[in-house]
Amino acid sequence: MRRAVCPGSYDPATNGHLDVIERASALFDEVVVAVLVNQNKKGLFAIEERLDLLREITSELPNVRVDSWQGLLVDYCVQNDIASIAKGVRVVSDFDYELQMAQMNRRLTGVETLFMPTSPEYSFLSSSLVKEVAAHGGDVSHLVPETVHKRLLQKFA
Ligand code: COD
Repeated sequence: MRRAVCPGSYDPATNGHLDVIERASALFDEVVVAVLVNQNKKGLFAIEERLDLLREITSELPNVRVDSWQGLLVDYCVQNDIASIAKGVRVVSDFDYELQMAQMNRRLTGVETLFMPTSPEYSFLSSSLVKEVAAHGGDVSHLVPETVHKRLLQKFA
């Protein structure tokens, strides 16, 4: 079975994330969307909240499941027999960091990383910017799935 993981912080998931997950699900037999910890980011949503939101927005994709992991991504891949990491890249600055992680992950266990260029309409979109705009009362309804939008409104009410 061809299996891939789409790892991320997903704090919270955006339409850009969902686009990458949908495209990966068309390429692999099974896709695991895994919430991991990025040490450089301070979280807004609890891990359980992120998982709930991801489960909801991927419920129409039969070969996608959602999971979380504390620790190295490569260890998750080994334990779950996953040979590929599927990631979206937006801009050149994304690529610098992503390339380093891909090379490190390959060196550690041989797991390959496949990059998908972002759909142009999502190239500016990040969870961080969505949170910043929403925190100041800006309209992000067209940037995130409806269920995520509702949860953001509750957070910043
Ligand atoms: N369009 C396309 N792709 C997008 C978009 C968009 N609009 N927004 C985000 N993405 C992509 C990102 O480029 C990324 O590939 C993925 O979606 C997830 O994005 P985020 O922002 O939710 O998650 P990150 O970048 O914070 O996730 C980093 C990880 C948590 C995956 C990383 O830190 C990690 O693997 N941590 C575990 C510990 C580990 O193994 N560390 C060693 C790494 S070598």
